[in-house]
This record gives sequence, structure tokens and C-alpha cells, in this order.
Amino acid sequence: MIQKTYCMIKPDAVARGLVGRIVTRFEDVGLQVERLELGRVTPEQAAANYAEHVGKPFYEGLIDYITSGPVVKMVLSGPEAVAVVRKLMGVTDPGEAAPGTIRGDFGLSLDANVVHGSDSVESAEREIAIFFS
Ligand code: IDP
Ligand code: MG
Repeated sequence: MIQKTYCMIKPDAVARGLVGRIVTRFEDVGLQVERLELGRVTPEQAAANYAEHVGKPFYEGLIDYITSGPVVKMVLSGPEAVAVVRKLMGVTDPGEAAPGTIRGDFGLSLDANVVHGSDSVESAEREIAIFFS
């Protein structure tokens, strides 16, 4: 099924000049870049995007991090785009992520884990509305 998903290149990766290489990973498998924008995440957008994590020990640090500098916000589309993007990203902790995944190849720290991708079709719809309304 053709899906749309929301993906974001996080501040650490933008600052390190990884935008082109990360976008290329998605284009290489045939995903379509439908929207792409450089900009800041507002505190309101950060809170809405990470509402499920309120109260967790890392929550405040996560909000500070995602609002700390420019990000690249994208809508990607293609067959099973939600799962394909999550697979290309790798698991949450870059230290554990497999080589060949974006987090495995470009990150070391759970606090700065390079990329965000929606975890379901429902999350994708919600997140696209948050960031591209
Ligand atoms: P995901 O990004 O792979 O979906 P989630 O569990 O939804 O992972 O966590 C959202 C984000 O919160 C992660 O991408 C990461 O930036 C941050 N995070 C998750 N767990 C931790 C932690 O234990 N310490 C610090 N940051 C964390
Ligand atoms: Mg998540």
C-alpha cells in the first residue's frame, strides 16, 4: 500500500552536514520526497510530537534537543513507507543500531540519534499535520 510518512533529520545531523547523505538513503530505495523544509521545531510542535513520552526521565532533554537547532522536515511516500523508513533508520539507540542503517552509520549517542520517523500510519498523519499544517 502506498503510504506517506513523516521523517525529520534531527539538529545534530543537520549541524554535522549529513542532510544530503540521509536524504539519499531514502531516495536510493525509491521513496519519493513529497515535502522538504529546513526550519526550527517550536516548543509546541515538540510537545505535540512527543506527547507519548511526557513524564519519562529523558523527556525534558528530548524537547531541549529537538528544539536546539534547525532540522529538516520531510514527507516521504511509497509502498509501505512507514515501515521502510523505520527499517532504514535502525533501532532507537545508535550504539545498538545495525551497520548499514542511518542511526548505525551516523550516530553514537541515544541523546542525539540523527533521525525521527513516524511509527505507524496514524502517527504519520498526526505528525504531518503538526509539521506541515
Ligand atoms: P524512536 O525515535 O525510535 O521512535 P522512541 O522510543 O519513540 O524512539 O523515543 C523518541 C526519542 O526519544 C528517541 O528518538 C530519542 O531521541 C529519545 N529517547 C528515547 N529513549 C531515550 C533514552 O533512554 N535516553 C535519551 N533519549 C531517549
Ligand atoms: Mg517513537
